[in-house]
Amino acid sequence: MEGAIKTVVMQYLSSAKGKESMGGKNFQKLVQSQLGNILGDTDSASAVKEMIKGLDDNQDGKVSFQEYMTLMGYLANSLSEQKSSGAAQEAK
Ligand SMILES: [Ca+2]
Repeated sequence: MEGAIKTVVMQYLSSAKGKESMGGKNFQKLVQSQLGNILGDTDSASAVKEMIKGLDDNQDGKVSFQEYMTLMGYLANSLSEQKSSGAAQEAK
């Protein structure tokens, strides 16, 4: 589990290139490369824009680490719901 948390943090930091928030393009690259299986529509710029809108608490058009954590929490939550309902296929 420590490794998983490290991965989540390191992926954000490298995608944000040392900045506090990442813009739409970097966010799309991140979700495309890292969450393409779990999230549909990561190839669609407009779908990713909508995703950012949903996460963007302070409405600066960028995804801060805190806002990215909202996405991680959401994904973890929906994964656990799928698992507990028995509908999920084994993650690869
Ligand atoms: Ca923001």
